[in-house]
Amino acid sequence: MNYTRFLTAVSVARKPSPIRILSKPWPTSSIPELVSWMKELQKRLHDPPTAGYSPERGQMELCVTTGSQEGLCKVFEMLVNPGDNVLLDAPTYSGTLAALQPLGCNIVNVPSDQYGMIPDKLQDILAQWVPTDTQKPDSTSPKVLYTIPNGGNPTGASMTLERKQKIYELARKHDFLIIEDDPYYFLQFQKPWAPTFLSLDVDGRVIRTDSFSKILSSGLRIGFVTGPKPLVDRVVLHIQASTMHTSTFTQLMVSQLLHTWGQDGFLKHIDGVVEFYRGQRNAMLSSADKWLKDVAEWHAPAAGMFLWIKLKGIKDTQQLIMEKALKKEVLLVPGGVFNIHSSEPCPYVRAAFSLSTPQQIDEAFKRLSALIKEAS
Ligand code: 09M
Repeated sequence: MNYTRFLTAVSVARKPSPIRILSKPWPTSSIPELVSWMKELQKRLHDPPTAGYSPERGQMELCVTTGSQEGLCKVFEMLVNPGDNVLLDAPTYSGTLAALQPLGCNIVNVPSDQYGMIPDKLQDILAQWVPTDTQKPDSTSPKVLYTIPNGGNPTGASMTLERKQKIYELARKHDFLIIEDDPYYFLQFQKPWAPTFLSLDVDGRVIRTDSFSKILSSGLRIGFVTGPKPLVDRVVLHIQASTMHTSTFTQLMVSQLLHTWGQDGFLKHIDGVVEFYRGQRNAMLSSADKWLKDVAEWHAPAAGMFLWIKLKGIKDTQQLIMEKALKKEVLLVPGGVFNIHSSEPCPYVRAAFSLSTPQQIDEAFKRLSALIKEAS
């Protein structure tokens, strides 16, 4: 892979800190024992084909980030120039839009359903950049595709393996990178966990972001970027110019915990977390069935912490949620904030089944049901 072709002008201009070069390997950016533990975990979970590659060919590399949000932000800074076309399936995580939109790129929305991005639709969209016999390759063709493959935020959608395979083939054909933002990977309700884009990555074109926010603590601010070494090394350069590195104290704490647990202990902990979220999801689904059947529609999420609810007879949920529901102490997010154009009307709301008790969820949906009936 020619990684240089993907880099922004900003990224090319980022140079290693002279002080860091002098003091190599201390201080390095991520603490080595945490990196090696996480690399072993990634190998066990994803068996990435790139693990055995040479560095230049895109050998699997990993760095610690201050939450996956920092990882994403740096990856975008590295790859997205003003005017670039970026592929993603909206509605999507508002933090992604916050990081991406100010870069001045053109977001190309790929249609999706409850199984994630639809490969045939992606193929149709990409057709506009396929050069004819007489044309040179089109320099405006997208270089980057971003997706949340499990328990999507806000939709709760999880992508099937078949779709991942088709999208990966399209990435090869059209030579773009895939950013796999997967903070809900560990919150899948069924086993075996779905194979990831990283596990399909024979070329070294996948950059994966993982997070400990949903499985250890969001306040710790620990995430990971895993991908081809030439790109992950560059993410480290971007970090060196801002936060320098994630707090060593936090890294050490997490590293000690992981080493004490071992891989099996860590996965056992995850089993407990999944049990909790499965219970929460089931409670929310049964309350939705009880109160919202006639006034709303939804799909049961296979992972994550979100239920994406379409309210019947309501064109836009903004006012209903921000004014009336809040007054009734029902905290939901109006769907519009997850759209590329947030001012467009949106009949959806995002309900999180992370913090509230089943009793609170039940009471909230009872109140929501009354509000919908009043408004429609
Ligand atoms: N809401 C997230 N999402 C969120 C949210 C959040 C406070 C966070 C996707 O913690 P990190 O940096 O590892 O996670 C960032 C991140 C990246 N990618 C798809 C995410 O959903 C976290 C924090 C209050 C509300 C929040 O609503 O959705």
